[in-house]
Amino acid sequence: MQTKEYLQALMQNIIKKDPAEKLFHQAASEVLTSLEPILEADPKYIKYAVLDRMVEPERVIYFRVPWNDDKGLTHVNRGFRIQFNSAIGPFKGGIRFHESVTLSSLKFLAFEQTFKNSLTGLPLGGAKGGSDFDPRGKSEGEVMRFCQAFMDELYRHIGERTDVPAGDLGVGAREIGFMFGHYKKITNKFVGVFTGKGPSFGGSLIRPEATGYGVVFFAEEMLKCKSEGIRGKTCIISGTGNVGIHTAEKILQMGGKVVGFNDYDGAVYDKEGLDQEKLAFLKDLVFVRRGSLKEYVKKFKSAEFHPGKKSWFIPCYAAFPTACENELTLEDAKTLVNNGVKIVCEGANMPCTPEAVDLFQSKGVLYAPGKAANAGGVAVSGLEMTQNTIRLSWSREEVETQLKKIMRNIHSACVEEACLYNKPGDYLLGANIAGFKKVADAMIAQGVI
Ligand code: 2IT
Repeated sequence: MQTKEYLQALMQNIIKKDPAEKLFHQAASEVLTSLEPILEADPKYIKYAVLDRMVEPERVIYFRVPWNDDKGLTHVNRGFRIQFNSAIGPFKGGIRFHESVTLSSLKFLAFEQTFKNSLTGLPLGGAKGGSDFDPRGKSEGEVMRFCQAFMDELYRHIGERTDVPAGDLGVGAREIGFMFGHYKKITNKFVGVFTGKGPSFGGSLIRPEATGYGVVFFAEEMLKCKSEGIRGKTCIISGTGNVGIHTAEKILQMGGKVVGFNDYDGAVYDKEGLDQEKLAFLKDLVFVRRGSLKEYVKKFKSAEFHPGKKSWFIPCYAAFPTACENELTLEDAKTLVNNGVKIVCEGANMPCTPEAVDLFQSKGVLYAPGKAANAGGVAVSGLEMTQNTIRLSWSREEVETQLKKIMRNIHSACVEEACLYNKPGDYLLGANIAGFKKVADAMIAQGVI
């Protein structure tokens, strides 16, 4: 069978088996399309049915999570863990608590995670988990009881050599602390079964900053290829979570100018740009007070608030989507291109729709997919696992130096594969092929399992 037909049949089969899993179809289709040249070049991947196996999770765990609110009323949420691929290391990936969580969204995230983790060069398999529980608006006690109920089931499926979860949307240091504490209590073991822990109980320094910092290091590498850099460039960010804020922080440190960002309520356009004082205010607003960006414009008169908007209308050189999947549509991409955007670097997972990506690539905008650009988070998770194993903690400088090196290596791997297959500058193709190769070769070497 010709490669193209093989890929089409595989994609049709995926859709036929789970017709409702649109997000998973989107992620799978993007990867399958990119892999055509490598399948063509090396027949072993089709011969050993590597892709047929890769699109099927090794294991899916689906469970009930009952918990009591502060009034004593009982609620029920769904819990999931998708253990997608353990060919190159223990399952690894975040836990997401958000009302949008479904089996399909977690399957797409776990599938992406497999390629991302492979790109880091560390021995990490791919997984993702979560619940349709939303911590926003819940009391601390409610969040804690939910995390404990979630762990009452998940604990039996994870372990420091089996599956190591971390944070994602709705799961930060607080939730990880509660889940780690409960795991320790149930199993009577103090082991590195989570990453993103607090620094006093085995967490790595720089882990909270790692995804955002890594995104900016990656963008800098891309710009270097064009003899450019972040310094002096106008940047916009969507999302003011952990990734967005630390992306802003690193842009500032590297001399760039952040003029726009947004949260659920709307967008801030601050022509004068962020400075250290404004960033400190933003961090306190988001991380401590969990407040709205409306407060930012009350405090800083240089800024305008655009209710209900995302940042994409703001003219910029570099755009960093760091919120959630499909947050940047074709219409947004057109606006960005018309306003002269030169680089789009994804801090979130699959934030640009396929049509938006096509437009960027056809207009010569440098585009980096999340699985390459945002891999810094899981990379430092990998470094946290190493520190836990050797029972040592590395300094901030040590971890940041290693992070920078990993991001550079990912960038080079993408560039090399893209060149090898005659698509120079196609980071999507480069990332998919580089991520695929290592996992696929490991699967072949390990036999039919
Ligand atoms: O999307 C991601 O890479 C994460 N949520 C981080 C995963 C991890 O294990 O640190």
